[in-house]
Amino acid sequence: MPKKDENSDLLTVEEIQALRAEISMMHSSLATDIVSHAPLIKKVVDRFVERGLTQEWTEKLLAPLVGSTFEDDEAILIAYVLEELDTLLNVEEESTNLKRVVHIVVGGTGIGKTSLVGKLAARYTYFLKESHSVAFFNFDRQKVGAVEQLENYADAMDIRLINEEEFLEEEFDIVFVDTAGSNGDNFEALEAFIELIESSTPYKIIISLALSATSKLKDLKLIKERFESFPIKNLILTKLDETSDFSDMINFLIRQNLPVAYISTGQEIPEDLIVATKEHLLNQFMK
Ligand SMILES: Nc1nc2c(ncn2[C@@H]2O[C@H](COP(=O)(O)OP(=O)(O)OP(=O)(O)O)[C@@H](O)[C@H]2O)c(=O)[nH]1
Ligand SMILES: [Mg+2]
Repeated sequence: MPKKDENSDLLTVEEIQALRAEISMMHSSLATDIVSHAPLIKKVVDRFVERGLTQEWTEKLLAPLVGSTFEDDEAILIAYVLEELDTLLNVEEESTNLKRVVHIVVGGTGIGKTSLVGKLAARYTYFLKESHSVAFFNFDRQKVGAVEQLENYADAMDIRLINEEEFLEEEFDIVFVDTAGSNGDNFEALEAFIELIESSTPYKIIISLALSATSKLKDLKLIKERFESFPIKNLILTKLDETSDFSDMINFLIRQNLPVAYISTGQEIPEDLIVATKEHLLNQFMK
């Protein structure tokens, strides 16, 4: 038990945090204890833990059902967990009829940002009910070959790749901006670019954080923290086709508040991109 600050009646932030952790631990062991008395609930907990949910989370969720009328109904217990996951997941409806938007995709290296920019630009130009005037802008100033990759997409899709001057002088419905993968120590240039757009153009900025489904929970949290200084609007998940284990991503998603906007399911541009739905995310987890 943390000691109270002797010079004050109030608890310090650290003391409150320590108390919270202690209470949470007591709740956890209590939940474990309660669940151990209900064999079917224990079985359902084990099933979801096998799928990758944490024991603590699942036990705390189901412990209140011990002694209830649902205690012996496996289907209802499973549905209860799925319903809770469904409630905690957050997806975003696709925005259409956009005018003067700069859509910037950020994220770690090699996780599919440039591919996403290509897929999204094609989608907004050709595949939606309302067509948009779209351009690419490259902010990937580090990687050798970054411009070529975007140039290839621009050629293949007949979408313009514009420079800074054209960006400031012409009008587009959406300019999709590709950025360099970053581990977070090199944000000044991007921050200055965002400031320039906000101060001297009528464009509204949307920033999406791309995250790979192949990343571990710890890394997903770390990446999100690193980009916290940007006003991230939504998440785009990539490489869902590359892993059969979606548990780290689900554990990450239910513990944070940003909505998922799109899901990338393969290397094909522009086909392998879908609007995120809770059903798709849950199916991927239960697969
Ligand atoms: N399987 C699979 N591969 C993908 C997906 N998205 C992108 N890729 C592949 O991942 C590799 C990297 O993709 P890029 O779009 O260049 O990734 P990036 O984030 O722009 O990379 P950097 O600019 O180097 O940081 C390429 O081989 C893509 O074809 C996906 O959803 N599934
Ligand atoms: Mg790239």
